[in-house]
Amino acid sequence: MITVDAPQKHGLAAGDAGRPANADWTIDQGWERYTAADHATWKTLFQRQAKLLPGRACDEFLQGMTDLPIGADEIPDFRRLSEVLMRRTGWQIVAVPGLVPDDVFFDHLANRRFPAGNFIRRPHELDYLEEPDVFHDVFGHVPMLMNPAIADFIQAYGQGGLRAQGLGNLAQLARVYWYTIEFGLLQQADGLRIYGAGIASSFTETVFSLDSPSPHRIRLNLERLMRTNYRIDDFQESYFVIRDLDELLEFTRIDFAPLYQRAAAAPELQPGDVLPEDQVFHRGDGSHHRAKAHSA
Ligand code: HBI
Ligand code: FE
Repeated sequence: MITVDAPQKHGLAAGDAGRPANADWTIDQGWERYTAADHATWKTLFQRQAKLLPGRACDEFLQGMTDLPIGADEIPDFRRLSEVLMRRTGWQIVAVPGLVPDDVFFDHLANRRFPAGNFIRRPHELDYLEEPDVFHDVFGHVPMLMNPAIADFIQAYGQGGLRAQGLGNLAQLARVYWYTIEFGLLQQADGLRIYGAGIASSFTETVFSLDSPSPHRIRLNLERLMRTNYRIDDFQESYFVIRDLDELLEFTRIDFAPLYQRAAAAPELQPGDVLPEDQVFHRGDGSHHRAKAHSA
């Protein structure tokens, strides 16, 4: 997810001075208030990704997409998504006006409610957004929530988030979410595939993450990941690869506290660093970020 300027808010969002009407920050999706232009933006984004993702997204993502009431023609209604999701993995989608405070976000996830932005980006910022909109949240995240391993992992992240805040290790935990749920790759029999929502909802990063010679692609190691900074303003310099989605399920059974302690005590790693002990699938040449640094 890349950022530039503030997205236009759709519908009834935050109240005065940004205070939400509800303590849990949920709002009505306001589905009836989407305009024809809003649906058209969804359609443009949907059609680009639907064409690109077969052969690039993992099988579980593509299957989730098939099984959900999501199509090109209109922004999905969260109530209909929730009906299908609830039957499959016990999750529901709730509407929020954009980013919500960490503790509010964690509490929703811990209770199997996925907060999704109800607004859609404007047509001139198709590839750039600063807060997660309905395309990122619904197209990117919801297909994966149909998978039982992801469903349990994200709930555990919500529970772990509240605990990590208490321990003072939120930074370490947030890196796990970033490099898995948002920007994760996995090994499929036929090669590396995308499961991260930040990639799957981005036309340009879908191609970059798999096909560019620039980024590193490194086997995920949890403690190493917790030491690694990430960038929010450009493509990732490193992608971390899991064996399969069940590996995430294994993480829900591990006590993160000792990992946090070791990770926080060890030197912080920059996004483009490669360690001698890393298992590297592809060593990136860094060309993308080097070119950007020179042109800046
Ligand atoms: N709020 N709506 C929304 N979506 C997110 O992905 C999100 C958030 N609030 C906090 C947050 N993410 C992260 O900073 C936490 O995962 C740490
Ligand atoms: Fe996201």
